[in-house]
Amino acid sequence: MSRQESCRSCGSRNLRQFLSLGETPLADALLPPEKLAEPEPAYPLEMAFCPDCTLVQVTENVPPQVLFVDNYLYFSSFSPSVLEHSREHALGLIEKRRLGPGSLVVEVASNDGYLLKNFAERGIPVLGIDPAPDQAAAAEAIGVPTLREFFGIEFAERLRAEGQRADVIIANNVMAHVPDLNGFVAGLRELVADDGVITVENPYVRDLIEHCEFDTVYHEHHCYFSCTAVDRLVRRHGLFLNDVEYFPWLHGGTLRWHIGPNAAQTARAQQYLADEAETGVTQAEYYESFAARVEGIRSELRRFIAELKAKGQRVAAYGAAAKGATLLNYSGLGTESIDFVVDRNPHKHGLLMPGAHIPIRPVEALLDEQPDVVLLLAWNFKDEIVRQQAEYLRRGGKLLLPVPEVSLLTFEQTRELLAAT
Ligand code: DWN
Repeated sequence: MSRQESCRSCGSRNLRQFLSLGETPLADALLPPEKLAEPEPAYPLEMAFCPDCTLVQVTENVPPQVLFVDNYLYFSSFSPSVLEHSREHALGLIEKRRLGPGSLVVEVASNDGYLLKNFAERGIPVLGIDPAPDQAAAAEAIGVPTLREFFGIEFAERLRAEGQRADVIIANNVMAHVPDLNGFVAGLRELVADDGVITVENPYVRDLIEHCEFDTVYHEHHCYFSCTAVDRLVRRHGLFLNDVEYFPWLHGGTLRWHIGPNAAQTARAQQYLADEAETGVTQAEYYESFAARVEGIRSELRRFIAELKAKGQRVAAYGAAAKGATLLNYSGLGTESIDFVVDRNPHKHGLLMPGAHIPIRPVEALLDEQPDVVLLLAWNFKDEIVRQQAEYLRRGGKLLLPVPEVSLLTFEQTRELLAAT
């Protein structure tokens, strides 16, 4: 671990800390039960704002090898909505960029091939880049060639020296994860063709603040981007923010930035930049009240669950998500309150949540045990999970949503959503 004293983007030493979530274990470091007796590393989890380039970032650096290689369990293919979103993105790029057998599409953090498979199936050459061995093996098993590497300027220079230039580079949920942000963006410039495009997706810092999504803060998320921060970052590397798309339903609010070597910028992108200046996203004051609001959610969630327990109700949780680890550890919720967590990813079954040490079980446990209330740790997939767990709800089960405010969701309240399916 090392402390980040200067801004990850512009190098400023004027970072202003505005939130501390205490010392917490790594959010994806799910624990095998046999390791319970061993010490569990925990590190400060704090957010800071850079007044010089507006980038929001955490103040600690965890070695990427620890975060993304040693037993990394996140597989992108466990969410049907993410798979459909990725497919639509791929088909849109194929049509708009007229991609074909002479093109090259590169994805950084390609995981299990969930996105690149949409190009490969249509005869378009692809190259995945992901250091996580199991995910890379899963990608290759479906015909997506994958280099087990961390992406950065050095690796991009090697690829270019081999004659590789990408017509499209896709980087979803990875630019926020890299400790060397400038090396990453310089690598994008090095590898993209002069008439190519780079699409970068990450959660939008404005949604994080306005919907109090503090649980999406964890050590692997080094940065939390606004359009202004992205615009200033990429310009430093001869790239330009060309366009912006918004997906409010994805991961609590996600932006897709279209970036390229040409300076064109759509009116939509200009509007995002203007709105951020007008609403104060680019100023330190915008973040000053966040900590108090986060404290408020923590207190209300603890009170709500204590009340359920006092009434003898059984509480479980859904989604062994990284955000779930932040929520549980910051809120001080463990096995005294929550009996088990369910998750569809079998790689997580039998393990324990980091810090909270709550056992992770298959989703079938909800019907087997019918707990009174399920804390929805993967709230970003609420609609998908409500549809999936309609029977649990029909039997009288309830979902407890932690953000943007603590609220209980009953079967009655989900009728409209379930009827729409
Ligand atoms: O950036 C990242 C975000 C995008 O995804 C990664 N660093 C890590 C990950 O964060 P997370 O673990 O908080 O993300 P998810 O995708 O919100 O986690 C959802 C969890 O819920 C996964 O373990 C899969 C599981 N799940 C499930 O059990 N049933 C997901 C869906 C959609 C379901 O129906």
